[in-house]
Amino acid sequence: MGLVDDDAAARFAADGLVAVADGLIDPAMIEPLQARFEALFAGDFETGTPPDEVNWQQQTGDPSLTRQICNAWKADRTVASAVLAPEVGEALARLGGWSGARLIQDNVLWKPPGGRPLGFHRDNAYSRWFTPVDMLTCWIALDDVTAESGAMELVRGSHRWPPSFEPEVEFHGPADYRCPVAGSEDDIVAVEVAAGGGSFHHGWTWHGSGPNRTRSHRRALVIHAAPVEARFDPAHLDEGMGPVYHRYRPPGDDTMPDKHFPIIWASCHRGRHRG
Ligand SMILES: O=C(O)CCC(=O)C(=O)O
Repeated sequence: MGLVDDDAAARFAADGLVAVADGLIDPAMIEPLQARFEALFAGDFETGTPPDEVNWQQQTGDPSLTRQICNAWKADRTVASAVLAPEVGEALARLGGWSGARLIQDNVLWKPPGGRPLGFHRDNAYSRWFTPVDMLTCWIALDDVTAESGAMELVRGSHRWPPSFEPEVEFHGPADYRCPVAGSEDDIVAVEVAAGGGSFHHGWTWHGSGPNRTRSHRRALVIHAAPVEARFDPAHLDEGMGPVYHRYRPPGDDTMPDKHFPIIWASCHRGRHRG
């Protein structure tokens, strides 16, 4: 059955999101990951390869912001083993109706006590640099999360709203984090789960999170994946996150190199961790 059963898959199709109470990660991994979060934000890149995006570091970061690093798997073996877990890849592929799941980007997120919100946005709005624009996300809590500690919030059914490639929203610490979805507050679902639980969401689902009003940390590991067949889209390389990632495009070739965008799981057993 894997991480998502038929009922969860049906809810995902209807709502563009599904919360999962637990089991998204081996419980024995949670403490080591928390320790590696600390190291990564202190600039300790274990493999010698830096992450693709480092948006916060201990020496220079605004302490009121949610700390963020993207593609930390390249820098850290513990993060890599969690992000490349085939069980998550299989669940993403199943929810997306894909034959396999390719990692586009991980996100290491740490909202400390007093940490400011993350503005509502849609992941696909940043994803026009590859085709098809079809991304799904697994969000894994590494601490027990409540609405008060700044749980992830998603707008039920918003994956069916018309697509738009204008990600002109403020991601880090906006004054009104729900502004882009004003009027839809009744449809907001907060992912309140224990560490090890989390959610899956569709690339067009609007989501964000409020401030951390508690004394507890709120850390999460996020896996953004696309169908295994995804390729660079030369017509839109400069859009969304394209300027960060198109440097990995082989000259004259739109193939996404497995080295930079690894296959997490594939039905034909091409996955990195499958025999
Ligand atoms: O953790 C959050 O509040 C937001 C995470 C997010 O944007 C995502 O998982 O796509």
